[in-house]
Amino acid sequence: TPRVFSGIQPSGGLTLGNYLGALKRFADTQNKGIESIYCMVDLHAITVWQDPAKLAHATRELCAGFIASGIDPEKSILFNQSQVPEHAQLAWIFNCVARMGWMKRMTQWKDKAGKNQENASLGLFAYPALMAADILLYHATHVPVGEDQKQHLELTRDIAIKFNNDFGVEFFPVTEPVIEGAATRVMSLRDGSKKMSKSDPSDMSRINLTDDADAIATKIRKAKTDPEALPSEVDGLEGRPEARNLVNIYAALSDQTVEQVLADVGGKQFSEFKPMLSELAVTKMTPISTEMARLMQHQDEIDAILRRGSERAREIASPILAKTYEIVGMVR
Ligand code: AQP
Repeated sequence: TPRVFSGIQPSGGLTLGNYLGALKRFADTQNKGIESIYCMVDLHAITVWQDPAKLAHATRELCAGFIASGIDPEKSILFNQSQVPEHAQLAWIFNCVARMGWMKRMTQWKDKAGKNQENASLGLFAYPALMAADILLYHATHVPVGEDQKQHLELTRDIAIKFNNDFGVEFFPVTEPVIEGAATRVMSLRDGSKKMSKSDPSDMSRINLTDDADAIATKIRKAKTDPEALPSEVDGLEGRPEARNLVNIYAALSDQTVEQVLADVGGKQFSEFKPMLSELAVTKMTPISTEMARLMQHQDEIDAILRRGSERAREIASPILAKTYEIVGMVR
């Protein structure tokens, strides 16, 4: 039976990239009746320094973002990683399975550590082993993520395969990444070659889940474009990253394919298309920001949801960790 796991870091505000690449798809998965486990990965967030008060706020806001995006904490399991200690415990085992060379090849490590690798945290380097633990602790079969996580998921598969080989077992499943839809890589509104990111210094580069209608409209109006009209076929987006990005966003928000969108808007100028996109984005996004703001007035309820989610997650995780320890030879 399929079981879905995915996580998001509480490392700042949520963006339209997180919504289209992750949250919206999580809600779709849940609504297909597939067992789903969603985690606020606070242990991942601290691989770069986080202000403690901001981390706590971001964790609660992320939980509110999940719920406002349609994830029902009764149907799906919603929890924060640190409260299920089995994640850190299994990650240690995987630190001993994964090889230094594998980790050094990770592009996220290279990007985030930058030129000063000597000064990056050990946790940032080991990040993908913790991510493998997050997934394999639940024997998850499918992991919906954005394009940027593809390499980490391949590493998760390598860790599962090596563990199984090293110990002569068929214990951990080889997990499938699910990277699909029109918005697996939402780009910056200012630069079509950069991922839309919560850590971009320019707020104009992204739509935040907390933005109001005016902010959304302004950002789309000012989004970088080229002077050509929109093409009627996908091929016509070649070499036009900004145009492609806005069309992808439109397609994902309206649950259409890019082909369907272009059949409608092909030939239009951006002066006509941008207001259409803006109206669609405001219609789809403002109910989410309103609901997030409402939920954030009830922090004790959010905390209770996370606590209950952690208990449910532990019920699945703890026997899998116990079995892992037994395979490895840890005396009980
Ligand atoms: N731009 C994006 N397009 C599509 N999917 C995206 N995701 C993130 N950005 C985009 C997906 O959201 C999930 C959670 O991501 P994360 O917690 O690893 O953090 P992040 O949002 O990816 O972090 P940022 O914004 O990039 O911050 P920094 O700059 O600090 O690293 C994942 O499924 C991810 O694919």
